[in-house]
Amino acid sequence: MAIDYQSRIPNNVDLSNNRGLQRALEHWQPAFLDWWKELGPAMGQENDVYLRTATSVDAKGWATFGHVKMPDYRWGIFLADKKEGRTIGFGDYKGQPVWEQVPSEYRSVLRRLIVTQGDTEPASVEQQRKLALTAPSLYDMRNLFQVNVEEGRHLWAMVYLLHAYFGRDGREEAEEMLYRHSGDIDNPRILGTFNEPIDDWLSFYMFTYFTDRDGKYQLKSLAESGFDPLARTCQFMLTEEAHHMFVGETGISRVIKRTLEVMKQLGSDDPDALRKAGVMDLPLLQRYINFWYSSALDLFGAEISSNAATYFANGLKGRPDEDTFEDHDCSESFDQIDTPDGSQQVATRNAMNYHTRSAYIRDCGIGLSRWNRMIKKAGFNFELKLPSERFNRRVGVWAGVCMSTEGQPCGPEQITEVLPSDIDRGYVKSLMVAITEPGECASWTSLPDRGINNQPVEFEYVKL
Ligand code: BYC
Ligand code: FE
Ligand code: FE
Repeated sequence: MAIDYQSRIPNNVDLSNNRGLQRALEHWQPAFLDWWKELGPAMGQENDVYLRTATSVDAKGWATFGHVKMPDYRWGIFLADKKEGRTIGFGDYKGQPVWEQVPSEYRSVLRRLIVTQGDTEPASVEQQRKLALTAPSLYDMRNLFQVNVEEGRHLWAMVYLLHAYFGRDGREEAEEMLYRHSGDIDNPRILGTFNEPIDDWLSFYMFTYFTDRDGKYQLKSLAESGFDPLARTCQFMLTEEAHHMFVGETGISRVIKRTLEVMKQLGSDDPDALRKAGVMDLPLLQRYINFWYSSALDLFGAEISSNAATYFANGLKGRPDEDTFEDHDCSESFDQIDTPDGSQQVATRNAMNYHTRSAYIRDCGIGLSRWNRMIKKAGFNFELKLPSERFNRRVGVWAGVCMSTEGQPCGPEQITEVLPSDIDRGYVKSLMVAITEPGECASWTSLPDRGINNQPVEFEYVKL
């Protein structure tokens, strides 16, 4: 179905022929816009920003670029095209036709999955709210805004499902999404990481590298769902998600490139000397990796989870790239899971979070290899590493157990040492200054090799 841009809410779900749903969403829309104005980006709302907007869901139209004011961005509802004859790909209902409506027995479980997914999207916008005030370049400011408007759209994607398929309690959940706030003591966001402040750009790059990548793997798992509207929604969200991880990976690469330049100039890797020169030393980056990565691992839920087993058995949430597995039933196989009491045999269905997380961990390694090649090529002997899965966990079998980054028992002080200290955070913050001249950037990072959508790096990405 082509995207209808004439409606107040752009969509490819034939909203104009469903008046009740259209009215309900049009009722939610002003609350969303109020939320966006109040808790969305703290600057740039009145400026023209070079953003991409979907004009169709196919390869040609989903990334159409132009200068737009953020409050005028066309947040809409886009589902990937329907695959005729699609059947459920895993679990007890494998081979049966996918569901176009919510099966009543799975209503509350599905609603909870959709609410948990939806809650993270506005949470991230709130976390990143003040970053534009210290953007290291106009290019970065534009990327931040692109990520923010798309996370706003991802909220729309989940709110559409709640309104269209869950009746009154769905509408109530949609309202609650705008009442919970990141870091709010009384009314926090649902998942841990989404209550952590992101008030410097190093944290932003780490978040888009590690946390948005959790998003990728969760969306891939939900894109396998037997509830077809959820699967198609998540499939389209994934096309947008790739850019968020690109922002993280290239963001960290550009920081490392700058640090290596200064390390060469000074002929030193001494953190104090590098800090005097105004760049981020590599051990500092490692501590930020330790923090954001361990926090992201928690987002996969417990390694041994009866919730996960239920989702899988009932065809609600699969594994990322379910096609690539041989066994789609998994009711008779077992896995070995590493726990503080030794290796434990667990039914595969109960180990689904662990499997999804394993795919995620492999994916995280790709950027690190690239960064390590840069470091080696510059002639320095330093390797960035992902800490052990046991390190600094709040969720799962290793929660609250003191384990070093190497996965060995240790004291709490050895954990504090390898996480960003107040001094680290203070130093990173001290570097944050806004650079708003097109084609220039802050001295702690470097400009990218290429601009967005073949535009030059010095393009006026945000017209201030
Ligand atoms: N913090 O069996 P368990 C994204 C709860 S990111 C707090 O271990 P389960 C994005 C859990 O809810 C992707 N609580 O876990 C990225 C459960 O509570 P109930 C977001 C947590 O259920 C960047 C209890 O602990 N999408 O899109 O197998 C920017 C025990 O549960 C945490 C999704 O997560 C935590 N970290 O799996 C913008 C997909 N972890 O039910 C966006 C939807 C667990 O006992 N969610 N708990 O009250 C899910 O699939 C699952 O809920 C989880 C947890 C994978 C999160
Ligand atoms: Fe998202
Ligand atoms: Fe994202």
